[in-house]
Amino acid sequence: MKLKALTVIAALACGSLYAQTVEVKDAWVRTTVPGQKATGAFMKITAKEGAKLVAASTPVAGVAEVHEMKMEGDVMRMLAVQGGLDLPAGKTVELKAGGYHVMLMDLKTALPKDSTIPLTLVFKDAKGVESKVELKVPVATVAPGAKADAKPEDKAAMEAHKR
Ligand SMILES: [Cu+2]
Repeated sequence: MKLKALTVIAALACGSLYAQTVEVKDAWVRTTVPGQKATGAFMKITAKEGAKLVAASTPVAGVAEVHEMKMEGDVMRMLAVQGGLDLPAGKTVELKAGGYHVMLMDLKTALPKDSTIPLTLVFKDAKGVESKVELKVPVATVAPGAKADAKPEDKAAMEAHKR
């Protein structure tokens, strides 16, 4: 995955989804070109009672993992988050370029701008009970709501659904 400058994510509540006590907002996945094998998905997650993001999956990628990017000296490294991404109660955790993200690898298709992909997130609460959130995530070159790309069509594409 190519590293780009941090994208400013505007706090537009143009797509929100409630599944039990976990809320996912402003989800998007970065466009790819044919032949590109990996990309990242980004979003804001709030678990009202605390939870962990333990898994992700999508039919467009062979592998989906929760990753963290860290600077080690001058080198940006990505690591799979072990044991799930901690979502403290009531605190919004932002998955964004340069930080946490859902890494989609072994892509089976190119992801053109303005398409959407299904993405399933699996959360585990403090009691160990798992819940799934199904999203339809818009494919974009920049975060939805970022000024450079704020078009009405992008907002329409933000619609998420609950199963
Ligand atoms: Cu990654």
